[in-house]
Amino acid sequence: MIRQKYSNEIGSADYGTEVTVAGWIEDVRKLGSVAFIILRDRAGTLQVTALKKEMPIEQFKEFTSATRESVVSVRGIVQQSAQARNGYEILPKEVKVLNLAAAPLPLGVVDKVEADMDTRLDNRFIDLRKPNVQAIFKIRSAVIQAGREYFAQNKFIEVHTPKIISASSEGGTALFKVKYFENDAYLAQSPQLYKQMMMATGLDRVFEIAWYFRAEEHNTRRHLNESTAFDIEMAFINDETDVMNTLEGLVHYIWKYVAENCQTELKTLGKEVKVPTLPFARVSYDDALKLLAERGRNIEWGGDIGTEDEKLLGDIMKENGQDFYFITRYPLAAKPFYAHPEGDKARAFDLEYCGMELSSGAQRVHDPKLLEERIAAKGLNPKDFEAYLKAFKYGMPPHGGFGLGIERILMEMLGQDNIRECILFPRDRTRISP
Ligand code: AMO
Repeated sequence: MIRQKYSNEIGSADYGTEVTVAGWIEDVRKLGSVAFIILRDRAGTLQVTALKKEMPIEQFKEFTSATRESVVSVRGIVQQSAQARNGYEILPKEVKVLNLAAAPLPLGVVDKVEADMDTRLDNRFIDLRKPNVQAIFKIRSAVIQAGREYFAQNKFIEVHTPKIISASSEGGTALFKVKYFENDAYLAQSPQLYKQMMMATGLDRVFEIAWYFRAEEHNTRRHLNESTAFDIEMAFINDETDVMNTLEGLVHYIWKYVAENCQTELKTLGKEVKVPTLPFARVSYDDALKLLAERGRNIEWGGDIGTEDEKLLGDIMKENGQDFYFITRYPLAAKPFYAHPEGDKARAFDLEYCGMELSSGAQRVHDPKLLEERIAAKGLNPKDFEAYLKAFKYGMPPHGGFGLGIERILMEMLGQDNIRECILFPRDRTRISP
């Protein structure tokens, strides 16, 4: 291999021994016959101290004149050094410049002045070389790892449902249409209909790390046109509280996992993760309206709790020490056709964090007749849902589930202002490249 060890894997046990390291040249400081090169790899940086007399002259020249961000591999002796950042330096015996970087760079990696978002996203591959940007994606990987662990412990089976679909699941307005041979098809807004159909199979508990495609035209700091989520569906539930218990357990597991396993990345970001206590508060929609009315915000029953009011409710809950809370039992009209009715309300909930929606879920309608009625009541045509409805006619248990946005988790957990920070290549109203 071109690399034997990462910068953080080298320690006092290696002093005096030979090691091969590799990475990007962050900085070169030349002082005549000696040069100090800062090499960066995934784990951090290390100092290479190149002495002209200790290595072939051609290599010394090539190495010390290489442009910033060029990729190199260095074989050399590890030596203790009080001056070097991590207590050691590498004295090279052999250096290979594997690829020279063009200059000037479109985006600096160690610049003090932060580039604007568009420049960063246009050059995302370099942006991602910054330790603080990389830390978000290392934590993202840990979040997904934690989710998978939690689901396995709770007997969920991972599934993958189609992303090219024939009918909407989350309302007709926000679909991307695609040409499917001689027909029209759509990109899936969520796995909703398929994960429900899984409940008719006897698999009982399924999860998917799902892609959502939503043609929402607004350009906000918390919406993407392509996003990811933990999506689950579980059968043989009593009502939506069984689903809420599973959701809060998952959130707790993820926060705890990150607090325990991502200290290095959290330090890089200057963030702390506070593990929440269970259970999370549960506020009915009706009570949420009362709490808001007490602060002078009057929402008519049935109305949407808009972004501003959602934020205010978040502040009120925080005053009571509740960062996480459920809003439960929404008006039926405010929830999709698949949410189970309870009078004029739905057995549906949202999970909020400080005024930001992280998840929504519900017990679903499992009676095929009622489901058809609910589809029609939403002004949709049951004929468009034939394949879905069929799964309800031959033995469908009571069931429910949720979708929990992965970028929203990261955004709130890591205090990021813009959701674009939490996905590698964001898709928004104006961006489809890179
Ligand atoms: P919903 O539409 O509320 O529910 O989505 C679930 C969660 O996914 C995240 N999310 C988004 N994140 C970023 N950009 C977007 N445009 C976006 N849209 C959604 C949010 C949200 O809470 N089928 C239901 C879930 C269910 O009932 O199982 C659904 O899709 O965090």
